[in-house]
Amino acid sequence: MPVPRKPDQSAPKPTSPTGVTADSTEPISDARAQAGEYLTTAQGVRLPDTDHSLKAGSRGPTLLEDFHLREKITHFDHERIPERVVHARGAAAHGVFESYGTAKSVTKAGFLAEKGRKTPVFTRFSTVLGSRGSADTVRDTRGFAVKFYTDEGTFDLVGNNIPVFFIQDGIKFPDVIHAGKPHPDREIPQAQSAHDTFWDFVSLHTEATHHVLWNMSDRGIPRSFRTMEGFGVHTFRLVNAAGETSLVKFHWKPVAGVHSLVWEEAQIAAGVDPDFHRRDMADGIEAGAFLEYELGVQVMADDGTDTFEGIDLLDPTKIVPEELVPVQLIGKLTLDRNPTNYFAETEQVAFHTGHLVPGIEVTNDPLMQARLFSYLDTQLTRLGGPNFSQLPINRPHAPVNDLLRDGMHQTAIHTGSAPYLPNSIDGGEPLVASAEEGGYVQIARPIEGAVVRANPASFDDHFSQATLFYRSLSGIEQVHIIEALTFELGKCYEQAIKERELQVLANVDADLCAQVAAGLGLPTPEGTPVEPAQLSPALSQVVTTPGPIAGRKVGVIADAASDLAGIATLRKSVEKLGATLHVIAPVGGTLTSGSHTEIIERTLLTVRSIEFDALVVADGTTPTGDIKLVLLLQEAYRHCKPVAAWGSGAGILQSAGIAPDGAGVLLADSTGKAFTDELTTALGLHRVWERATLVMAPAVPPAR
Ligand code: HDE
Repeated sequence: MPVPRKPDQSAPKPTSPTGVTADSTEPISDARAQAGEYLTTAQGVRLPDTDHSLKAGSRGPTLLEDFHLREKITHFDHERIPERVVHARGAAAHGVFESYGTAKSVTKAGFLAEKGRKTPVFTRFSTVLGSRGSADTVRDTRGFAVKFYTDEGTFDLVGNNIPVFFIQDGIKFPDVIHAGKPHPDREIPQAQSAHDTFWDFVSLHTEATHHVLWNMSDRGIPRSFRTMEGFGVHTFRLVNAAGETSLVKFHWKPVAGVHSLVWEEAQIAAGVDPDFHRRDMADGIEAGAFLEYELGVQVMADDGTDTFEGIDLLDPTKIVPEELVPVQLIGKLTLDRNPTNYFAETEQVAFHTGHLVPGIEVTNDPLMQARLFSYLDTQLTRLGGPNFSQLPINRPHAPVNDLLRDGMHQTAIHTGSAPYLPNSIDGGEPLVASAEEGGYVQIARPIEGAVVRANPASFDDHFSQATLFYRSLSGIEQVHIIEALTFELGKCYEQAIKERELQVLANVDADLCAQVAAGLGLPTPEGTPVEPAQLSPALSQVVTTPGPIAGRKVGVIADAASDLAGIATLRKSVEKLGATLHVIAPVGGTLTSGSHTEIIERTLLTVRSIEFDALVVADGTTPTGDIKLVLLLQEAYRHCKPVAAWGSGAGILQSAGIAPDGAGVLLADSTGKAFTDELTTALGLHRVWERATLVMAPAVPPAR
């Protein structure tokens, strides 16, 4: 349950123009513009009443002279700013990044190079297509944007949870987004790719195929932000203190493992709890179950070819398999503090791929190059002018002396009379810095070539890595892709689009194509898939050894007759591992027995299975045959979650049609160690996939 909030509308502390210092993790929310005990106008005049407008008599018309009414309504009328054109739906958290120091050999960036250095961060997760009020659990790519407030300036790593992109050249971005967004005539459908214009575009623009497969895989419906990987996508160029360069790909590895929802859960959540992901993050942080990720790099030689073993490193539709270049871990991100104000922080944060610090540079990737323009430009509209970096959330923690002046929403009161260089009036200051003094001096990379609108020939390979991705997954993950493609194409109206996409799939994998075609009731076209030289098991997210369970939720079904002492033991065991336990009962209130009291957090009317990673029925619980309980248990079972019971609770499982010897059905006499160990192991494995073949198998047998 969320911690009750403290009322607080007052008492700001003064703040410096550049916010807090880099070594401090203190909130920068002291820029609150509110102080004093009394309600006032924006001019500080105390108000006697904010419930009634000023009228000519209690039944008379409202007077124009009511400055309080006009100020209140005018401000309200302008409370919204344009939402982001993409990634509008997002949620964020503050945290800290601690360097392992292992990246010192490849970069001089202090926040990565120095072991133990802690840097404050702000991380925003998002969906891409939906508008700000859309659901969290839609099938989509997720944004994973991290702002590092380093003492050498701000570095933004604006990545996604999928390592490749739909397009190779930024000039196609408006096209792919226009195709994915709702149809322009009726503005339908919201926040999803299951419609004609999306599939029209990607079936024609086949460089999207690899990313499409990732979106259709379980990666498109993450379980939570804490169980998502993150990727910088592009190849970056790192520079070390000796001026040597390397090419790298950034990876975020979630400590909690990589896990997803199943499609039915994602759909239920979109209706029952559209805030599913943001709630999970905010509640988790409040409960002390922080989100943790390790930052890693794949390092490739900067030998002038911008390729690695035939993989074009400038092509953002390609990965470098981890089996070829292992991910080396260089630091840890912990998200441990919720924003104080959604608008001021999560909505107004402005990420930019051009926010770089010495030691981190760009490459010629044509997608990356276009982004370097877009992110600054978009803030001018979204945040109303060029001074958005003065907003508290965007303020660098390094000292700023930029000679940028005036403009809309200027909040600084600059001093000095010579905002130009060179000057003599201000003693020639501020000074420019050499590389040795920390100046951002680009590595002198040679560039030459004819002016052309063209891609290198290697960019023409649109399918080989889509095949590599598909073939590297486990059978159940392949089934999910087949189901997702069949669903999405099944939602299209134009026959020609479905047929064209089947032709694309034929070039990825014959079996995949045949199964989707069977589901659509269409003929299977022939293709020419390229057999991968080597598979990449690292691409699969099915785990065979149990991972950590911090942040997971166990629901316990109980009532006044249940074994509360048993619940208390179970709670202790799961909480020790960072998970939480929540009691579900037929009606609200508290359960008491002897010295034990349990607060009922959900009733059978307010609960839905999607909230929990496992359900347990307590001994003693009265079997009522309530259909809501049957649905709750059956849903959890169908979604391949562990279901358990101790004592007489087993009978309730059985009456919901769950066989005691079913896979992932855990039964015991008490909540002793053996039972809790078994439960935490099952939770650590995330799902009981053995069950999937019984309840989720497609009409045609899976590929492998
Ligand atoms: Fe973005 N993208 N993008 N993008 N992007 C934006 O910037 C854009 C791309 C990503 O939480 C916008 O401030 C272009 C790749 C994230 O605030 C905008 C191109 C990747 C976020 C923009 C790309 C991303 C954005 C919208 C093709 C993964 C959310 C509002 C050249 C590596 C950041 C804003 C947040 C946001 C443009 C491609 C990730 C319009 C033109 C590739 C995570 O500037």
